[in-house]
Amino acid sequence: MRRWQAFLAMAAVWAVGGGLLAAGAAWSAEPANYDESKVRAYTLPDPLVCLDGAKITDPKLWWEKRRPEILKLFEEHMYGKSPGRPKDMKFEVRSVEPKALDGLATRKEIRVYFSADPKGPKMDLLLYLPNGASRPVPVFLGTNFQGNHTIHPDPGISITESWVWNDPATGAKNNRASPEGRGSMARRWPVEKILKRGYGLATIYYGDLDPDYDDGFQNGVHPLFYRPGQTRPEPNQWGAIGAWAWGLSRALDYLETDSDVDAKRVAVMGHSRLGKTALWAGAQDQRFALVISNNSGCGGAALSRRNFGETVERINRVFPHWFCDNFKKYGGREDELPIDQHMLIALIAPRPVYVASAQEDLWADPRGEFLSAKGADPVYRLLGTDGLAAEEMPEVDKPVMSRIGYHIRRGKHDVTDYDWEQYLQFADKHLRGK
Ligand code: GTR
Repeated sequence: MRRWQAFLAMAAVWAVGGGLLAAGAAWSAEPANYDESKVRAYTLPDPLVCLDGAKITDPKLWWEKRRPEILKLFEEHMYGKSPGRPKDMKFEVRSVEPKALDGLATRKEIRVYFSADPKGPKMDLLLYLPNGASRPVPVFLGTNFQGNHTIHPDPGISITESWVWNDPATGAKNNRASPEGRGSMARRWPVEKILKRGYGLATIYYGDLDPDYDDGFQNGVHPLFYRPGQTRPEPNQWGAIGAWAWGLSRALDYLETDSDVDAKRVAVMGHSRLGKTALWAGAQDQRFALVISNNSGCGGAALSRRNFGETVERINRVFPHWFCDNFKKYGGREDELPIDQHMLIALIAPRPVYVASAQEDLWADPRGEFLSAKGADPVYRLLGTDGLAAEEMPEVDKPVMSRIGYHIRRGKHDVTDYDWEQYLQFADKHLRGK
């Protein structure tokens, strides 16, 4: 690692570990615009007008013409195209504990091998199922930042063997996890609360798919899909976010085979860079019944055209591995993008989607997140559901629970119990009846 990369890696650890990144606090060295009056004028592309000018006036045209077009634009210009399900993928249920968490849950650990080679890339899925609820159960599925063992102190969770961030908070050294890290991120995962509400919880560690640093895509799942002679993804092929989102779809592939899980009621959830990931997973894979973006910001729910907080130029410079190379053209030229993030949310329509912001998380541009959710509204309405039932940004701590849900809560960039309480209510409303 070069020195600046080491600095950025450290900063990223603060961001993911301590939740310290608020209003660019960890980035004070770099100026960003936090002044609403300095947001430049912009015009969003209309999700209901095709590139050839055709207007989408009925659902059929949306499904047949505009939706595939928008999906392709996101692949080509932003996240890159991902491969499908690998033909030799295998699931190995490695453990089942029917009396986990003092009998509250059944815990399963499943290893997903992406190729016939057991030494090849693989990921570990952790699944808790509520013992009190009748099965099959709906499930929340999310990626985690530091290993499955960090989401709960449960000593039965295997410690990740993958590359991890060095972080005193998780006891990880030399990029290896340690038992000290057990439960170190538990405050972001109210496992018991979720289970008691009748939902299962499934999680994967994002580093199993692709370690979160720029190595030219030599580690992680990318090389598995190189054609002979290829050494890195093409400018329109998947980056790291693409790989993490792909992992969520592979987790869902497994969940579809597990008769304890109602795979038609899986909510995909993620925070920050993993909120961007959840949105992209939900946009591509229509099997996800509900999608939750927690403080996903730039490259997630926030509109790219507003120069507020993190920008396209900055995100591509600091995290060159997150998006496809084509996206790098758009730093400072967001107006030339044929898409903006309201269209990412529109790809999820008419499935319920929840966008959550935090008041002090100006770096992620809460207003830009709201406006993007609102910008998807016409597509939801065209498809016959309500959209976002708010004309203006709601007050702090006043969630809106329409088909597009939104809240801005007090506090910093983080996932809190308050956030989860809203997600559970939103899921009760939109998944329970199904
Ligand atoms: C920041 C990055 C954000 C957000 C965040 C995180 O450094 O600028 O886009 O993704 O990291 O994932 O914690």
